[in-house]
Amino acid sequence: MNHETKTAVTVIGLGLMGRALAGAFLKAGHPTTVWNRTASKADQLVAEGARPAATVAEAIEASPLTIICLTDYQAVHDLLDPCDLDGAMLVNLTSGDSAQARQAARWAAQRGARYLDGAIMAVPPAIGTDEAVILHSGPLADFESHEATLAALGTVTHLGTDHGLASLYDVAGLAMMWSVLNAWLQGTAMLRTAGVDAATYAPFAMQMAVGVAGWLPGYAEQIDSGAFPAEVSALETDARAMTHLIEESEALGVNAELPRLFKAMADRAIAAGHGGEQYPVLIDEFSRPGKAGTE
Ligand code: FVH
Repeated sequence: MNHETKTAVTVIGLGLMGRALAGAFLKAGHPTTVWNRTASKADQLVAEGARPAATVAEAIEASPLTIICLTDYQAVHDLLDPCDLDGAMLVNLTSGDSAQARQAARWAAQRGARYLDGAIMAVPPAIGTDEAVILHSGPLADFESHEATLAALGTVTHLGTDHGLASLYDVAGLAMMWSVLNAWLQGTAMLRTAGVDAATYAPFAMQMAVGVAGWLPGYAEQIDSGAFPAEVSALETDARAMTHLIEESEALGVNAELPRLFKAMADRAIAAGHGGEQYPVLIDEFSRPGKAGTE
């Protein structure tokens, strides 16, 4: 492959993820400059053809596109605050929250750098495959200018011009992931009391998760329209089933904190007059600060 026909790219931060990112660029034929605080982490990549930069400033200078992947935003500022970023194009794939992303965008603009914020929804071994979903937010023109290069990392998406969006989607995805896992653990704990092992319950749980996921587009329409007619079930019916879940958990001696939390939220919505409406009416409960702990 002729490396010189592909856009040169710099990767700053060669932890587990940064090394996977740099490796994917190299594999796709991009001339790749790398820099890491602990220089030895670049050794394998250099052996594979990466160019080591002596300083972070030299690394940024080396390519029209710089990918940053450090522990957190504080590390990004600690490292790059002293650098001249004028004219640089930065794509920050460091995990953080939306406020940090928006603040970093302002910081980059003040320094004359173009900036996209990103979130990696994948583990290092998936990088370079279609399975690696990588979200970006910030100016569309900047994303489009570098989309072909970024695509070496996986399935890349531009979410919008608000720099906070990639981080918001990232944490929303985490909410989904932990909610599904916690629900599965709740059921697994209950079934284990009857001698059903986790592997036996897992396929049933998967079927439930996939089935419930299929409800999301219709429920989303209700949320977006602000009308929650009970087409399949009313919230008060769900709340009664939640009582069964709580009572069963307590009787079995397994943890009932999570079911009690579901029920407390449903009860508040019912008390506010929404018992006859459908489940997504609970969006109001999720859209304001909650009460600490379960009630
Ligand atoms: N690994 C994963 O599966 C996840 C998947 C989802 C997204 N994350 C995020 O990616 C960021 C980096 O994660 P990582 O797994 O590469 O993390 P580490 O292996 O711990 O590497 C951290 C790198 O950051 C460098 N670093 C930290 N502080 C500084 C600093 N003040 N100045 C310069 N560099 C700094 C560190 O350097 P060194 O310790 O090797 O010298 C590593 O290069 C992260 O946001 C995940 O949430 C990964």
